[in-house]
Amino acid sequence: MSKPGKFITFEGGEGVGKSTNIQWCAEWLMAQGVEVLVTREPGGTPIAELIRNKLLKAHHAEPMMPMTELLLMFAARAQHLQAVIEPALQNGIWVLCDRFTDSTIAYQGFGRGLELETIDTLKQLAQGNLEPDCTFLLDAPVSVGMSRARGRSIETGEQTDRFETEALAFFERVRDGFHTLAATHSRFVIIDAEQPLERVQSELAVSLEVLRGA
Ligand code: Z5A
Repeated sequence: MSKPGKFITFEGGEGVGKSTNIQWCAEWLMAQGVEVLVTREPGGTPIAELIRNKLLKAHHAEPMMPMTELLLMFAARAQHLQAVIEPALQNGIWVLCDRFTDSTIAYQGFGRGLELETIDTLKQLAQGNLEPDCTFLLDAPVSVGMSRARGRSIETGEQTDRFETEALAFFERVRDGFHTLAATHSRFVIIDAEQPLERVQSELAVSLEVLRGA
């Protein structure tokens, strides 16, 4: 597939600032005259948002099995890629996506313990050779992200989701997963998300500038 638009993903644990900074990056790019689409996973289309609702809903009467969770992540992704991401990229639009397949490797692979080869097989089926041009890993200790996310939930009155009920050890494995991915893929830019927002955003701007010139 030819790919005139850039595909940028934002990854990291909960509460590290993905939603805040994806919006900031979109505004920064639009101010430079770049056409931008902000989207998220799981979700990003009406069908994929329905799947998201099933995946995140905290209190199913029966526990969701890890393989079910994995397949639903990729079902949502297949829909999102074909209906939204690929057409936008073809039209020269920059796609900024809050989480993508690296989250599947970190959460379902490292977190839940599903085999990485199985995930890779599904990844090939759903996305072929499409990879992000750049992945920002917003990295902070799990306790920092959790306390920020809790603070935001209290402010907005939002409900706890199914992932947020996991133990600390799960989120530590997820963070290790992101570190492993970042160490082995050159598209990653690691940003220290414990820094004040202005510092985080000035680092993002440096990378966006490079991508604009690429
Ligand atoms: N998941 C999966 O398992 N497998 C997959 O393949 C995919 C996803 C795609 C989706 O959650 C869940 O799905 C996710 C993984 C799983 N579950 N978990 N955990 P999500 O992406 O919708 O939500 P989240 O990951 O839990 O993110 P979040 O809680 O929405 O957080 P965030 O977007 O990273 O952070 P934020 O809302 O921008 O910031 C949180 C607060 O911190 C807010 O008040 C900010 O103003 C504040 N903040 C942000 N940055 C700073 C700095 N630098 N200083 C001070 N305060 C800050």
